[in-house]
Formats: sequence, C-alpha cells, structure tokens
Amino acid sequence: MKLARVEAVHIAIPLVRPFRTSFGTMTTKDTFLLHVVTDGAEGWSEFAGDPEPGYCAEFTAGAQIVLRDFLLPRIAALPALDAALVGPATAPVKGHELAKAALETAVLDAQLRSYGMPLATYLGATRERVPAGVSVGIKPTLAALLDDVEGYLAEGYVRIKLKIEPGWDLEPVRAVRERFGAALPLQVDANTAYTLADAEHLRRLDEFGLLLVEEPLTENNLHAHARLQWRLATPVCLDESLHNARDTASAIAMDACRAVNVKPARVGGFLEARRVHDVAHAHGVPVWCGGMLETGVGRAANLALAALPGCTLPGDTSASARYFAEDVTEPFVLVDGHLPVPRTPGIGVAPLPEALARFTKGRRNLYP
Ligand code: OSB
Ligand code: MG
Repeated sequence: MKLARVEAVHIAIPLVRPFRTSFGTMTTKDTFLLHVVTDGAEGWSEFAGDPEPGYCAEFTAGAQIVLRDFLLPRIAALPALDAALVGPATAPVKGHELAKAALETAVLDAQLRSYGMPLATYLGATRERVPAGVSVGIKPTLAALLDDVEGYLAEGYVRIKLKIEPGWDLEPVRAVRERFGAALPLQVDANTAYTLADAEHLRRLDEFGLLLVEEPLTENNLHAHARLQWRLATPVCLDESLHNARDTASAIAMDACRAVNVKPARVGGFLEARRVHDVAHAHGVPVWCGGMLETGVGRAANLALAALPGCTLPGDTSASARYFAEDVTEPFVLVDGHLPVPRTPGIGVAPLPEALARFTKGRRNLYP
C-alpha cells in the first residue's frame, strides 16, 4: 500500500441532550474524520477528542497540526504502508495517542478493506453482538437523573454509569439504587475529580454495590489509586491514567485498578488496545470498551474491540440515538440491549455522503 492523500473533514453534530462531566459540558460532537486514500483502498477514522483539552491534553486543532507536521511525514516515508508500522514509525513523536490512533485506524481500515477482512476478525473477536451500557451525565436535579435512567432502562440498556463529581456522588447513586433496585448493574465515573484526601468519602460508595468506580483521582497517579483501592471494596477502574499496555501492567501489579476501561484512542490505536486487553485478561482483570461520544465511524471500530473475549463487562458503546438524532453513518440500533458487531471489511462503515455533507464545517488537506 502507498499513501496518496490524507484529509481532515471537520464535522459538528448536535447531541440529543447536553452531556455534563466533571470536566465540562458538551452539546455538540465537534471533531474531524480522517480520510486516508491509498493506491488501493480508502480508509476512515474519527478523532476522539474535542476542540478543548478537557478530557486529556489533546484537542482537534492541535491534532491536525501533529498529524500534518509530525505523524504523516513519517508514514509517507515508509517503503510500504502497513497499519502495524504506524505505531513504531510514529513512536519518536511523544504522546499524542488520540492523533496516532486516528491515523492507525484509517490506515488499518484501508488495509483490511483491501484484504476483505472485518476489523473484528483481525482483532480476534469472539462475539457477534455486545451488551450495551450507557453513560449518564451530571444532571441539574435528581428527578431529571431518574427520568433519564428510567428512559435508558426502558430502551434496554443493560448497565448504567453515572458521572460523578464532588457534590454529585452519594445522593445520585443512592437515588438510582432506591428507585431501580440492588440488581441493576451500576457504576460511576469521576473523570479525575477527587484526591486521596477524599478516600473516606469515596469509601461510602461501598454500601451501594457498584461494579466499579472509574478514574476517581488525579490522572496518572497510579500510586494514589493503589492507596485508594486498598481502602475501598468497590473495584477501582482506570481510564485517563492508562496510556498503553505497559501502564496497564504496572497498574495491575500495583493493585491500582481491578478493572480496565480500554479506549483505542487513549492508547494510540487498536493494536495497542488489543495488547491492553491481553495484559488485563491474562491477569484475570475484567476489561470493557469505553467511549468518547463517537459518531458511527468511531463507534463501529469500538464495537469490534468490545467483542474480544476479555471484555467481560458491558461497555459505553451505546446506540447512535443515545447521542444523535442523525449520525454520519447508518445508525447503530439497540436490539435486546445489544449492538451488532460490524461484519463487513475494515471498520465496517463509511460516512453517508449526504449526511456527511450536511455536518461538514470544512476540509483540510493534511497530506501531501
Ligand atoms: O470518561 O468515559 C469517559 C465521554 C467523553 C469523554 C470521556 C468519557 C465519556 C463517557 C461517555 O463517559 C462514553 C460514551 O458514551 O461514548
Ligand atoms: Mg471515563
């Protein structure tokens, strides 16, 4: 394969309702799709970040510069383009996992299309459909939260995740438990909003029988997460703090987490995500596939990862309608609490030209 052309397509799609986390409120999915054209097939991917560096250090405008000036020149210099070489060839560029993931995924999509192989097959997926959880944002009132959770359960979602922050933690969890019962699979995500000084407070979550508490403390502090896990019965799950398989191995060895949220974007792509999965699975630590409010382009690829054997907990891969009235791809529809794993070559979807045109804010050539 030879690289011919790479383009960033800036898209903005309104969310069906605002999504508030401890790091901010989103009302629109504003990002870019990466379109890679080779001498053979073409590939698509989605940059998972936002215009502002709230979840992590990367952001859309910066990622396009990193792709254009640092990542793509290294890929274009390869004698033959191969998705497995994207990681090693871009390793001299520090960080920028989200940008690297977008590049590797679009190249992988093109390559797998040329082989006629679905991403799920390439990764070693063992399921044809995956159970769907839903991540519920911070709401203005408990009543509004209970209404939202009730709606999602009526739609068939099999697991609820509540976003929490100081001042919105024990009460919403108690309210959801009281209303929907002890059997509801329930977990929380703090997106780094607490410190170890909050350990005694967080320990009060133990009485609610949660599946896990996700990224409670300041990012990248494995030591503090291990100290917290020592005091909690609830399993700690890491998201923001795990950037690769090596971090995951360290975190597990230190007992800094007893569950792993794997996001291909956060770890630089699907090949490293597979390794994160393998490390955790080999240690008997449950894995689940997280999300970043992706459009159908990112969602399709995530579903292939969610179908791996070690993904034993329901993920955040919800149906398209949970995010958008209209998606840029054919929508993913919840059936009996599950989403189907795409079974056509590559990531299994491509943007619908008409929808893409309507949501496109601009295009930028990144290569040549
Ligand atoms: O921390 O998992 C997170 C969304 C954007 C950024 C970070 C996170 C999330 C979610 C929603 O929790 C996941 C999804 O539904 O895609
Ligand atoms: Mg998270």
